[in-house]
Parts: sequence; C-alpha cells; structure tokens
Amino acid sequence: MPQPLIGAVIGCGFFAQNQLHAWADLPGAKIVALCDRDPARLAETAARFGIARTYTDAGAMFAAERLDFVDIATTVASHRPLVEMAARAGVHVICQKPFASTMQDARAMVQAVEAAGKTLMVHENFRWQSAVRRVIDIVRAGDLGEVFFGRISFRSGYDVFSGQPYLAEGKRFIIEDLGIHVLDIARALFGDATRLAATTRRINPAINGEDVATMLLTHQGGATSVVDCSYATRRVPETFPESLIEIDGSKGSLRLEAGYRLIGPHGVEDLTPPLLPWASKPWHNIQESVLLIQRHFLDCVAAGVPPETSGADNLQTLALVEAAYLSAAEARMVDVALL
Ligand code: NAD
Ligand code: 89V
Repeated sequence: MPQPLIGAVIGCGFFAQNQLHAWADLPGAKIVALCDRDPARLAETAARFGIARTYTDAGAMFAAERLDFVDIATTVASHRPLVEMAARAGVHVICQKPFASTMQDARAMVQAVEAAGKTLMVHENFRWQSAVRRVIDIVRAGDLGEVFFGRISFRSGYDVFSGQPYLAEGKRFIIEDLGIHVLDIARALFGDATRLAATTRRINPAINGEDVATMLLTHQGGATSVVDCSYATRRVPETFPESLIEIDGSKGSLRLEAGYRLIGPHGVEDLTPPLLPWASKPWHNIQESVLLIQRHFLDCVAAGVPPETSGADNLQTLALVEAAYLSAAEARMVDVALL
C-alpha cells in the first residue's frame, strides 16, 4: 500500500470539522498538524481529532513541518496570503470556496501554485454531492441527447447565520456564498457560460447582503439555464441543502426533486445520500460530498492529473459570480469573457 500523503489543515472553524472527519476516513492521507489563529478553537479541534502538533501561525507551521499538502479551511480574506505561502513551501493545496473575492487574487493564486509545480484544488464540493453527481453522469453520458434547457434551484428558509454568523455581515451574500456552488453545478452540467443576466433582492432586513438571486445563463454548448437561489423562502417541506434540478434534452428530460428523488431516463431513482457516522441531518448531503471531493484530490495527486475543480477551473465559476453582481448592479446582460 502506498504511503499516505502528509497534510495539515489551516482553519479549525465551523466547516473544517467536516473536512477533518473526512480526512480521518481516507487512508490515503494523514493530517499531522493543525493551525488556527484562535487558540481555543485550535485546542478543541486538536483534542477532538487527536492531532498533537498545533500552530497559531501558518508561517511557523510551514517552517516546522514536512508536508505534502495543506487544506485551507479559512474564510476568503486569508486565502491569497495562505495559498501563496503554501506555494512558497512547495506543497499541494486545497482551498475552500469562495476561492477569492476578486479575479485578480484568484489568478495570482493559480499562477503561484502553477509556478511551484503543485496541484491546486478549490473545495467546490456541491458538484460532488452524490445525487448531483448522478445527474452529471447522466448528462455527460449523453442519455438526454442534446441538452437545451436546465434549471438548478436552491430555495430555503434555513437559518444559516447561526452556524456562520459572518454570512450576515458582508455586502455580498447569497451569490458569493451559495450561488457560487449552484453556478458551479451549472458549469459541470452544461459547460462554460458565455453570457449571464441576474436580478437580486434583500428580503431579510437583519443582514447586509442579497438573499435572493435569479440568474439566466447561455452556455457554450447552446444550452440555456436558470440558476435561482433564495434564503428567504419559507417552503414546506424545507429542502435545505438540496439543489433541485430540471433538464430537458432532445432525447428526454430529468427532474431531481425534493427528497433526492430522480425521475429521468432510467426511471425513478432514490438518491438519498448515506448518513456517514460523523454526519447529521440535514447536512449529510454536503458532508458526504466533502469525503468525495477529498478522495478525488488524493486520486488526482496520485495520478498526476488536475482535479475537476482545480484553481484554473474555478476561475470560470468566479467569473460567473462577478458577472452576476455586475449584471444586477447595471441591469444588463454581461459577457462573461470580458471579466
Ligand atoms: P469559521 O469562521 O467558522 O472558521 C474559520 C477559521 O479560520 C476560524 O477559526 C479562524 O480563526 C481561522 N482563520 C482565519 N484566518 C486565519 C489565518 N490566517 N490563519 C489561521 N487561522 C485562520 O468559518 P467556516 O464557516 O468554517 O468557513 C470557512 C470557509 O469554508 C469559508 O470560506 C466558507 O465559505 C467555507 N464553507 C464551505 C462550505 C462548503 O460546503 N463547501 C460550507 C460552509 C463553509
Ligand atoms: O456551502 C456553504 O458555503 C454554506 C451553505 C451551504 C450554508 O451556504 O455556507
């Protein structure tokens, strides 16, 4: 059996706990060190996962440890300095979404890791949810023929702010945090987009950013898609955190409905995700995708091929986020290639 890749995780907050559980399940990786500038979170996480070596400073960690890779699970403001530090240390890198808050920062990070000759993957995990993955496989196999229409819809009233209070604070909210995942699913299904138009609204008065966004995309392959997201939707049943999908093609259609029920070219399929031993509902869907994307990273490093959601690939998803904000601000359709 090959030796596991030796890794460290930077950021021991809300979501990193899932990443650490997933690493513990993957024999191809061994996490030997943790870093967080908050000593209390660091100590608590280190004790939970039995990781002895801890650092409050990432520079000190890179100086002291011999690592193959680093998994950056911090919020966006720290991504560029940490990714560039990892590139200087000559390690493979995983970085959480949103990868960057400007295209300039994103391009600089991609260049830095490329120059180091290492792999860079963005932890853009929604396309790795098993139900979404089944839909992607059906489309890529050509089972629907030529796809001409798609809709990916994420509408919820779930209180995301209790676990992630920073989401209420930023000027940007749903497109940058959640829409980015749904736009990435649209790219995985229909290919890169050429033009995008968006409208946004803020319904919840207690937050700073937009909590409703509706986007229309044209894709290079000729499909048109609608990506719609809302955290102001009090629906019954609550479907958080499911992405509901409708696709029409020349040979047939499919519908991924609430409750992970797929009606498509292979009949009715129950795509309920497994409840991993460390997972809890309703997050189990996302938690499983963490395990799957981290396994994908290890497979790609072993094979010497870029991950599906490489840094370079993610530039296209980020361009859609920027296009959506620009379109909403200027009330016009935006040419994505110009961003
Ligand atoms: P969080 O605030 O709970 O945790 C972030 C941690 O990083 C904090 O403990 C903070 O002290 C630490 N940190 C920040 N800068 C640091 C630095 N320079 N050095 C060391 N430690 C530093 O945030 P979170 O909710 O866990 O979110 C983290 C990231 O994960 C965000 O980018 C968020 O968008 C993303 N996220 C992704 C998913 C998903 O499904 N992919 C879900 C939730 C959150
Ligand atoms: O995936 C995320 O980034 C989360 C959530 C699904 C809650 O929007 O913030």
